Amino acid sequence: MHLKRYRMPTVQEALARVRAELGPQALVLSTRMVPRRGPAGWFGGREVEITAAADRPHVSENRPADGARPAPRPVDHEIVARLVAAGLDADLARQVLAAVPRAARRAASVPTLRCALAQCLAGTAAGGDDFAPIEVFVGPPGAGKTTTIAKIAAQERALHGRRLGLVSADGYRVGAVEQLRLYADIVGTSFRVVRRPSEMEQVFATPSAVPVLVDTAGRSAGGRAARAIFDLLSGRREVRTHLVVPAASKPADLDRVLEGFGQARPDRVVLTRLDECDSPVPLLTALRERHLSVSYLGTGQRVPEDLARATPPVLAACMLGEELAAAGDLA
Ligand SMILES: Nc1nc2c(ncn2[C@@H]2O[C@H](COP(=O)(O)OP(=O)(O)OP(=O)(O)O)[C@@H](O)[C@H]2O)c(=O)[nH]1
Ligand SMILES: [Mg+2]
Repeated sequence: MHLKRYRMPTVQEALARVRAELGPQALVLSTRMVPRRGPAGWFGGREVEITAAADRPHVSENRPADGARPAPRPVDHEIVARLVAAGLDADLARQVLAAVPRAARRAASVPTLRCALAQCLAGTAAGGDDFAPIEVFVGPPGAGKTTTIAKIAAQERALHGRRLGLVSADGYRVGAVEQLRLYADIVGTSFRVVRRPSEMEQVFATPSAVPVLVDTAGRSAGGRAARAIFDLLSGRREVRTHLVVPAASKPADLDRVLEGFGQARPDRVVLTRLDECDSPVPLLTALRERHLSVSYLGTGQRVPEDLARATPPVLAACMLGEELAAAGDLA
């Protein structure tokens, strides 16, 4: 078997090289984003690295050994190969192909594929939903819960002038309450601390005119009181619960986290640290298999810029490895 690694600025260029050198039957074994070589890499430049295999080095189709013109490579196969090279599983790649109009398949552009993929992700991308009266954020320690809440509150204020209420139910970690209080002060919104289930009951008893975002403790920091607050929140009609997980988590990590937070009954998933992740596709594939939908994507530490609502086009762009516009929602 002939094995070769290619580095190019885009997936398309890398695939074109693979096909030219190893032939149309070449198998793409892995695709990942890697730092570029040299100074461009030191300043954060990245490129695609594809590892591909073929039975033997390819004789170029332009110079066939027997002089016969080779059969044209089927366009459909090429589209599926491009999507699989971007990390999509073959099933989803075929669904995307089916969503591309036949007339647009020859030389299908990235926007065409993004649009078709977006149609297939309608059930996974929940970023277009309205707020529930109470939005709760749970997840492992350090996953990005408090930062995500701060970004949402600040974006809502900047875009719609609306001040969402903030509640900290994280009285366990030193400084946690102060962290959210500071963001509430900056955004100019109401802030409340809940340490006991009875105080959470008061939040329900005094309905707010605006949606309320509730921050919780990373689970390992939570004791009996934290579990009692989860019990109180879960299953209520006015509550929507988001599980916050880093995008680089492996599917096995996701299952552990889902088991650990089963009591909170999460309805949505927030993916954070996309900026630190080679590809979110494995985790997104695992979420699709588990019929979970994504609400937000955290793309960095900046508040409020580095957060995007996970709408179908945004999630599709993310799966195809396109740069998400910083603060796309703020534009
Ligand atoms: N690079 C990057 N860092 C992030 C992102 N979201 C959050 N962070 C950083 O991750 C660290 C932890 O974020 P927090 O929001 O405090 O995490 P948390 O889940 O509230 O943590 P606990 O309350 O301790 O459980 C902070 O330094 C954040 O700036 C992201 O999308 N990308
Ligand atoms: Mg926190």
